[in-house]
Amino acid sequence: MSLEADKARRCDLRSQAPSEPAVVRATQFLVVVQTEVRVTPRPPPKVSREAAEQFSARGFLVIPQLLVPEESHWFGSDLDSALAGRSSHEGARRHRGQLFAARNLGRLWPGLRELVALVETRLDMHELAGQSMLRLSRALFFDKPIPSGWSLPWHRDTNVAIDSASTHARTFNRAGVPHIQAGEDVLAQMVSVRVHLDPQGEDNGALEVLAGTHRTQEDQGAVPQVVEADAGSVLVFRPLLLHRSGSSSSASSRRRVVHLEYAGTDNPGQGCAWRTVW
Ligand SMILES: O=C(O)CCC(=O)C(=O)O
Repeated sequence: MSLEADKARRCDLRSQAPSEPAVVRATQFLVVVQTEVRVTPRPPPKVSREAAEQFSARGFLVIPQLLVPEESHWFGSDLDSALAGRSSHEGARRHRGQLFAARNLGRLWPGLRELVALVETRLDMHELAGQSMLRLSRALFFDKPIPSGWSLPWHRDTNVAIDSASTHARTFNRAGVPHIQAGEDVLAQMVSVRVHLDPQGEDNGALEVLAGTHRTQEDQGAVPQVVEADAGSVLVFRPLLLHRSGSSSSASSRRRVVHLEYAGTDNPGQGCAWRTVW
């Protein structure tokens, strides 16, 4: 299936498989002092060969407990406050007054720096992905508020943010930021990291994935998996992996996610450079 075809595709596949086993454990803690967070720098826990092999074969991996509960709570509250007064021009998206997504997160939320530092300290993405160069290229926020009807069909993530000075022929604007649809060579080198600030389950619209589809245009035989995960866990995945998410029927749990994209190439396409998140 081509990338173009993916965008328009609608599937009705139901989840059947359980979530991923725990393979990597975080061993460090962040000290939360009222409005200040301090990361204790330590070398990241070693990524096991099994974890790297799973990530390579399936295109995704869940890492439990990267944040301790106090940290998820602190980052969630800080993020809520930072986004509360933000407009659609700045990148905040609302439906009937409820915020459900935000772009340009690095500009809207100062706390993102601490969160990124923490993730990069605790997760050795280079080892996991087998890539020496990875740089943060985009930061987004997604929520499924209570109630929330939004859902997304199966797709691959193909849009990337680029520098404003770009001379690329085919750019389009998203909340004031130029984007392009990147080529498969660029996308195959990217890594996305979703930090779960709330529990993720079938009831509140967790992400679903089709394992192995980052490597092939075919999806026959792949069984959809709901990425069920606790708050404080992280989903690492390749943006070419087919994924979707359903609406939330939960009356009790939001579904906040900080979505970080890391680029693994020098530039995103001809005539353009990667955008700086900050
Ligand atoms: O957070 C979600 O449910 C899906 C987000 C997503 O896949 C996208 O925006 O491309």
